[in-house]
Amino acid sequence: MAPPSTASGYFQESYDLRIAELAEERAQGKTIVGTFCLYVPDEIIFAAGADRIVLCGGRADTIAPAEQMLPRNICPLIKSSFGAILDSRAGGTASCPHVRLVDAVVAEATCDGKKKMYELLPEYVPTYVIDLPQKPGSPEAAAYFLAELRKFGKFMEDLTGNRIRPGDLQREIASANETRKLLHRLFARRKRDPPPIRGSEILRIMQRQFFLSPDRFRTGLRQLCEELDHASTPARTGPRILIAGCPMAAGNTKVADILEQKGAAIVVEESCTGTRAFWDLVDESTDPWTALAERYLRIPCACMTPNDDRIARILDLAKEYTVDGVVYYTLQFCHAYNIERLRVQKALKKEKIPMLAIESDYGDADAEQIGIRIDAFLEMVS
Ligand code: BJ8
Repeated sequence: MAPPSTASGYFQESYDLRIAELAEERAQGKTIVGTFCLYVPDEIIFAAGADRIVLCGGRADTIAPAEQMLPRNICPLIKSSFGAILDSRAGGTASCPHVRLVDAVVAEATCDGKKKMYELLPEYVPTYVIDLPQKPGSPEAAAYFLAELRKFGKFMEDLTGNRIRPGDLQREIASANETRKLLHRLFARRKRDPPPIRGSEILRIMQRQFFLSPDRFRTGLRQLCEELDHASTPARTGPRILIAGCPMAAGNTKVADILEQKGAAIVVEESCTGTRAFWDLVDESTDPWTALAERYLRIPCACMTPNDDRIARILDLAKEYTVDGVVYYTLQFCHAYNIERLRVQKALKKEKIPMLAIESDYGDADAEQIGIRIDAFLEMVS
């Protein structure tokens, strides 16, 4: 079979091969863990000789099985993720193909809905929860998180039977930093006017980041950067938009797709499927455990309080990417991002940057209404 000639073909092929690759690794005795959040450092998992796959659900079809147990009024990402596990363990057909490949789940104490969902998981899959300080700026937070990461490292050692040596961790930190630098390179190209690539395409690539092996993901990124440097300039598109808010997990591209159908140019995302995933690097010149604790605590998630760094970052990105407006995206019933919206809105207003708030789920029932609101917003910022 001829190798794919485009980066998008390469990402697709890598994704298609990934399930077989993980099954093969497992057959060879490698441990595979599933994760749900950026606060779980991949570096520790890889340094223990395990592989990982992110299990955040973005699909609507796994919500129904979840709603048989969970309340309906919680965020769709939680329901979709839990539903995939339930369905998979029951041998159902709506299940995500990745769930049955994991030996354990590594969860994290972030929002209330996730924490309580994680308490149900051990019935279906071995589950380990990393605790997080809720006030990352407090003087005790870094030491506490460092202790949590060391405990997590011990858990991974016991799970895999491999020892994590400082050199293993340093190697994985360098590898993850290389990926982060490549993503910076890719996102820098989106500062051009017009941007050389659609935001929905970037979103699908960012979603794949959580499935592919780091090596294959980086190969795809390098190829894509090359392609963008040699591509002809696209015709001028509509207003430049920053999307800020909740992650759009694989399967969920609704709002990005509608924005582009309506003519917007999405140029950057402040989310866990955007800049939040890679913006800060890990310091390679110091003790690797401490460097990881410091870097991961800097992730500006709305589950943390106060979360001023997130507001500052949104303003910085809006200026750096010369945006005409911000679409603040919240998953339905995500209180953390929904309430934080008020502070973001105030800060943007002060800078005279228009903002549209959209709260949505994984269904299509509100697509038309979202389209009408986006039309009006784009007209206003044009
Ligand atoms: S670091 S955003 S991945 S916690 S959308 S489940 S917060 S109710 S996904 Fe998240 Fe880690 Fe933060 Fe990122 Fe809860 Fe909100 Fe649902 Fe969320």
